[in-house]
Amino acid sequence: MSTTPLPGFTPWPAEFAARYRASGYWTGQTFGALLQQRADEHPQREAIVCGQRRWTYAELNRRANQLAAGFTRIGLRAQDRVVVQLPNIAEFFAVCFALFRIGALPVFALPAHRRTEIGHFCAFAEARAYIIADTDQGFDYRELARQVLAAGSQPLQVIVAGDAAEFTALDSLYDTPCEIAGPAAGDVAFLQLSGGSTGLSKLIPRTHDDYLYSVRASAEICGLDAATVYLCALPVAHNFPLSSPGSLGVLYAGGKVVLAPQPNPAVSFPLVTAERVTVTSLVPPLAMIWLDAAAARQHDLSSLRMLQVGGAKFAAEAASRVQAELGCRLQQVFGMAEGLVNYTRDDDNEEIVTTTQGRPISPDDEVRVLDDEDQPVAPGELGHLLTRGPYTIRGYYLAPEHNARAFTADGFYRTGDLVRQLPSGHLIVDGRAKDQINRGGEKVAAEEIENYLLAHPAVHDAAVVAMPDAYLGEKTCAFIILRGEPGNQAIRPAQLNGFLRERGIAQFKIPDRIVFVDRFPKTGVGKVNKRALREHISQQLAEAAQ
Ligand code: AMP
Ligand code: DBH
Repeated sequence: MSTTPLPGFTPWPAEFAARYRASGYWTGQTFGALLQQRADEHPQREAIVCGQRRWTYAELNRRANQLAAGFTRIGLRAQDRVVVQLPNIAEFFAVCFALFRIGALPVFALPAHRRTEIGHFCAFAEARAYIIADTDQGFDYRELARQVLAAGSQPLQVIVAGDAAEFTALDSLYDTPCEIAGPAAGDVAFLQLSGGSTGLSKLIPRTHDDYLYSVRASAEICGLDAATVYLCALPVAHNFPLSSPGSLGVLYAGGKVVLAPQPNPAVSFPLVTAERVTVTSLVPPLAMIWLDAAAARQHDLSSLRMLQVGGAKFAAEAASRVQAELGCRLQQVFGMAEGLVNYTRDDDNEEIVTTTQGRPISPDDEVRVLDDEDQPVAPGELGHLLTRGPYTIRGYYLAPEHNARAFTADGFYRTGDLVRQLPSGHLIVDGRAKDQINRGGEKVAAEEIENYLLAHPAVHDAAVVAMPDAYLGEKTCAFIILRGEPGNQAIRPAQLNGFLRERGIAQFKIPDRIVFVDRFPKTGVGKVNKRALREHISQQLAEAAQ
C-alpha cells in the first residue's frame, strides 16, 4: 500500500517513529479509513450541516468514494498536489476525504488568498488541480482561476463547486466508486500553510498518522462525543478549526459539524440557536465581537458549552468575561500548523484558563524554552519556544535552507514565539521573535510585504512591523524610504496600497498604515532596528490618542 516517500518531506527518525507507534499515538489509520469506519458505525447520523443541506456520515462517505473515482478518472494520482480553496461549504469535506482516499495531497489555501498566493502554491507545489467554489462573499473564484492559469506555466485542471463556466464541474466527478489502493498512514496526507516569516508561506507536510493523533487526542481533551455540535465559523481549512479538535475532531467523535458562511454574530448566532451548537472556535477579535453582541441577549446561546479562543493572544481581561457573558466555559488554544497545540483543560482553575495559553496535548511533546544562545532559561523566565514531538513536523516541504534555520540539529522546531512556562507546564505567550505580524490571528510575514513594496519603482527601502491595535491586537505598519528622484515625494500611501492590491495579494496583508521616513534606525550590527520602529509607531499612536 505504501508509496515511496514524498520527495521534499522530512520524516521522523526511525527511533522516534517506532516510539510514537509503540506509545499508541500513531495507530496506522488513515483519514479515509476513519470516515469509512464512522459511516459503518452510524451511517444515518448527521455529519455536516451546510445551509439547507444535511449530510449523514453515509452520504459524506459515499460522496468521498464517488469523487475519489471521478478524480482518478481525470488523472489525479497518489502524491499529486491539489490546491483546495473552498469557503465553508460541505463540498470541502467531500473533496478532502476523496483526495485522502486516493492519496492525493490537498494544499489548503484560504479564501482570502489571491493571484500571487495561489500562483505561488500552484507553482511551488507543482499542483495538478485547483479546486474552488464559483463565487463566495461576492468574489468570483473562477476569475481568479483564469488569472492563475494565465500567469502559470504548468497545466492545471480547475474544478469548480457550483457553476463551472469553462472549467470542470465538481458535480460531474461523482462517478461510480472503484477500487483504489489508497495511501499508508505514514504517508503525507496534505500540505498545510505556515503563517510564514521569511517571504511567501511555507508548506507543511502532515501525515495521516501524526495529524490523526493530534485530532484524536484533541477530541479527547475537549470532551467531544456524538452529542457535540460544532460551529465551524473560521475558514474551514485553517489548522485551528480543522484539527484543534475542529471539524475533523468532531467527525472522529461522531458529532455534527455546522458550517457558518460567516463568523459574525448576525450569521452565527441564529445557527447556534437553531442547531443547538455546543462548541465553537474563534480568534480573539471575533471573540470580543461575540461577547459584545451576546450582551444584547437577542439569541438563545444556552446550548454553548465551550468557546475556544486561539490564533493570537487573548487578553486576560477579555478572557475573564467569557463565562459571565456567553454562559460557557473558555478554552484557550495556542497552536501552529507545524504541529504543537496547547489547550487549557476542563479541570484548570479560573486563573490558569484566563491567563495562560494552555499546555501541550501529548506527554511526548518536548518543550524547550531557550535564550538567544540556545541555552535553557531559568524556570518561569521568558524565552524562545522550541518543540519536538509526535505531531510536530521535522521540516517544511522542499525547503532545505529554511529548514536548517527553523529546526535544530536534533529536530526541534523553532516556533519563533516567546513564552514562559509555569511549573504545571502551561505556557504564557509573551511576544515573538519571528518577523511576523499577527493581525488578529491572520499571520503576515513582514519580508513578504517588504518584497512587494520594494517592487514599486519609487520605493528605495521598506520595513514592515506590527503596531498595537485595540481590536485586532496588532496591525501592520510599513515604513518606507522613497527614492530620491523628483516626483517620488508626491507618492501617497493609498497609491502604494493600490499597487499592492494590483499584485493580487490577500486583503489582510495590505499595510494598515504607511509611514514615509528618510532613514531607518539601525542596530549595532547595522541591521534595520525593527524594535525601534515598533516603538516609534506605538508612541505616535499613543500620542495621537491623547
Ligand atoms: P502558523 O504557524 O501560521 O500556524 O501560526 C501559529 C502561530 O500563531 C503561533 O506560532 C503563534 O505565534 C500564534 N498563535 C496561535 N495561537 C496563539 C495564542 N493562543 N496566543 C498567542 N499566539 C498564538
Ligand atoms: O494560529 C494557529 O495556527 C493555530 C491556532 C490554534 C493553530 O494552527 C491551531 C490552533 O491548531
